[in-house]
Amino acid sequence: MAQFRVPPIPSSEITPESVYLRRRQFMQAAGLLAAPALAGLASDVNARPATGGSPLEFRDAASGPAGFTTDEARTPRQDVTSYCNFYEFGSGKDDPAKYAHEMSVDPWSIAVEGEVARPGKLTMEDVLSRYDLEERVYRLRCVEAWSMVVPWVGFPLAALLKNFEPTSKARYVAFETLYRRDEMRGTRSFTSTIDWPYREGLRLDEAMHPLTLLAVGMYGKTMPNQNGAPIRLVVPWKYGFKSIKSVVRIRLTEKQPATTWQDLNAREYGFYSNVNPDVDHPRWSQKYERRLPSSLLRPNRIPTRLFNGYEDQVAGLYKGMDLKKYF
Ligand SMILES: Nc1nc2c(c(=O)[nH]1)N[C@H]1C(S)=C(S)[C@@H](COP(=O)(O)O)O[C@H]1N2
Ligand SMILES: [Mo]
Repeated sequence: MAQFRVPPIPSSEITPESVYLRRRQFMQAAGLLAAPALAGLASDVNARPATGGSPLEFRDAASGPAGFTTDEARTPRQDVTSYCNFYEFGSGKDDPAKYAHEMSVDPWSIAVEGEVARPGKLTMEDVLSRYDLEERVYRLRCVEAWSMVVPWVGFPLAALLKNFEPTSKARYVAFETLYRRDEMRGTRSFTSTIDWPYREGLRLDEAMHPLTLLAVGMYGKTMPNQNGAPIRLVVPWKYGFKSIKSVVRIRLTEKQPATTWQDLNAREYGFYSNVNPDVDHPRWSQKYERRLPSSLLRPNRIPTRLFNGYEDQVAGLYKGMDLKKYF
């Protein structure tokens, strides 16, 4: 797995200059290169996994390997930030844009635990100084049959998992979103049937796949709260609900973890939830999708593709599996 090697030299010496600068700019924009933050980083080495303080090697061009970035038209940022699913803030598409600012995202840390040799915590400062960021333009296909094209800024989840050294027992990865009732009005709603916190999960090989991102921004800026600030998962070949927002816990497990939508209705939402035009939702077809921006007059309806168009990259993960049974 040379691909995930931790190099002994600083990333500034192995990263293409333009990318390195972009990362510095991004960190600056996020307020992470301010003097107090730097001082904090310098004194906080014990909080990091013991695999060393240097960031992972930047592996390819800024857009990742071939086929990893689409040249389809990007959905306007305005649509992506105003038409959201984030049930912690309500079930309406415009609720997250209205109420997600009530969530405090600084300070933030992610606990990594379970079947790993080196459990621990990462602050956002750790995350941004350790991992080299790249832009990936991905399609995102919601199970409700709308879709969009988003330029994410992030890094492969695999890079983070490697640092914590999954044990030989680790077969799945479970994720949890922040749960703070006083900052999340959707979690206080009497009509919500979700058992908070919001939970998701992947098989370990899906989690290690180079398409699977932890995103800290989009459209070249830090992540808006309604889209899952300060850090969220992006799994582009699965229905959008797998791409869990505002992650605070990552747990490696031996057994398949419980997930929010499967818990709510296992007949309608499977653990895998790979985008598949041939497996309809019990209440609607999955053959087509509305590509945002979409309106009654211009629905912008397009055919849905197997694995959301990432078949070349991910079909190998499911060889021999019945995709209708494991939907
Ligand atoms: N914690 C949390 N994560 C979540 C959700 C949610 O309600 N809570 N909604 C999911 C769904 S259904 C979709 S389609 C995507 C939407 O991401 P976006 O709003 O950034 O487009 O987030 C997913 N992640
Ligand atoms: Mo969704």
